[in-house]
Amino acid sequence: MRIFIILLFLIIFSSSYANSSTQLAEVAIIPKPFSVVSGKGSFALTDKSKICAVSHNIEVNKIGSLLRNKLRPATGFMLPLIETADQKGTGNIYLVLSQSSISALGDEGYQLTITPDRIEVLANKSAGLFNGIQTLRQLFSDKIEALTHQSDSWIIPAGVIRDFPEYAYRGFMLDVARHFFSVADVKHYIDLASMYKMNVFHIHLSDDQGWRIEIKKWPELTATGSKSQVGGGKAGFYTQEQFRDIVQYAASRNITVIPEIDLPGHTTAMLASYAQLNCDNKARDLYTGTEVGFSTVCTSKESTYSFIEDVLKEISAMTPGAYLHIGGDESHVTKIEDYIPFVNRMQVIVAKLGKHVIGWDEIALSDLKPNSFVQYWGKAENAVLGVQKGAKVIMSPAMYAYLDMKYDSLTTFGLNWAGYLDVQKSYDWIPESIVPGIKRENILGVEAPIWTESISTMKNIEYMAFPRIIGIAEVGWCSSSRRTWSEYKLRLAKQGDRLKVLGVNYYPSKQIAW
Ligand code: TNX
Repeated sequence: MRIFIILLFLIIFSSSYANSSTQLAEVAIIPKPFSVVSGKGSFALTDKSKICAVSHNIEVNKIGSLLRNKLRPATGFMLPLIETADQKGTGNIYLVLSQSSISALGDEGYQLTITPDRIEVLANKSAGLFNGIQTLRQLFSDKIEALTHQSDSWIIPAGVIRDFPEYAYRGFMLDVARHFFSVADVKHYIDLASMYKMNVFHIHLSDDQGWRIEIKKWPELTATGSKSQVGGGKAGFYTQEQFRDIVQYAASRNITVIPEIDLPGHTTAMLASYAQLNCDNKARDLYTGTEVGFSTVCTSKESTYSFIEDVLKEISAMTPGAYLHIGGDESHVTKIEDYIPFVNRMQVIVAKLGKHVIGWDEIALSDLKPNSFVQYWGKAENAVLGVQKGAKVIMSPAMYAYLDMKYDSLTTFGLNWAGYLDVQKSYDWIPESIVPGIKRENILGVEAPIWTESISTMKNIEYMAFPRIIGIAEVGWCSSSRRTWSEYKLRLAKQGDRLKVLGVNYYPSKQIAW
């Protein structure tokens, strides 16, 4: 009997000890926060907890309801969202927007304070609050991501997290031209990327194989140009209403949409839709193959420019972000003496629309305007030329950041022209030391593109993107001096179960002890 009582004591003692021994600083968070200081005790979310928007502000309310919608299904708690100036209650989550808080937090940073009594997320801007609640999600057990009620306790160790990003631009790109993806798929991908604080969604809307966005003034672009994709099959396009819906969905997750119309090459779908875009006035056939570099719009016709201006005007009106991506890559059949003035004119058109140009690294050959950005993907000398001309660079080196590259020779889809890209390689690179001549101050940020010549379903996008996109999110968020692969891989291992609860079809790389 005595032994039984001792055992019972031991069990009770050790389980409560296990709980209180989990320190905040030991919780695996990705991307790695700037600083985490453990406190005493822990906070428990209960059926009495409320989400309190302390600042009287519509943005704060929106973030509050986003948080509530995330926490409700698994906990089964109501978590009412209330507006209040009073922060005295216990058991609640307070969202506080305060310009005068901590200047080091900048536009996207936050401070998350957890005590046994309450949680406070404090930020200068709503973007910071959004990032703060993404961290908060990761502090709860993995089951918090479930869409059905889970019996678990929702306890978080106390402490303070102060966090802000290294790079202002942390992007991911989806090619919806080679294969079309539905609005629901696109939103799903945006939602997953936003968990890791990515803040730019670059959508590749046109290519040889398809045109994916409704343009009211030039309806054949979709009537004809949207009807193809790689290998044939049912393709499609987004109506303007659907596109605005995507933009808004992304915005509510602190993500700016950057639309890309690839020019002057990668344009067969346009050239099939309108004969006059061709120098010989003959419409091209729709294209379902995977070659690149064989098409160009006619750069010597004035009408080409007014056409493009019409298109970019409608797209610009649908996207509140500051950038339009004009492609510019692999225009192998546009003579260089035509290519340079063409890209120069694109910059004039885009400036007229009040936006800045982003283009693939080849656009560095043109006369770059101040505030044009060069996206480095293949040719380092182009990117360096861009820097010499005063442009900032977005780092998307294909050999580290192209999520359509196969993991290894066994990956059944994807490409390998830039080599195999395993999980370690996609994490273990430093944006500011990859190209001699491109320094920290020349870099706007990083972007992980996914091209879809060989990828046609969202499950396969998930497989290629996860877990590599998580690592690239950290490359963009966390300065290189504060991160190492050996430490990161332990944190990544703990994301596996979370991704499982979310139903994400991630690649279970052997480099990670899941
Ligand atoms: C190169 S990256 C391309 C794309 C292809 C991709 C495949 C770039 C600017 N151009 O057209 O889809 O490789 O990985």
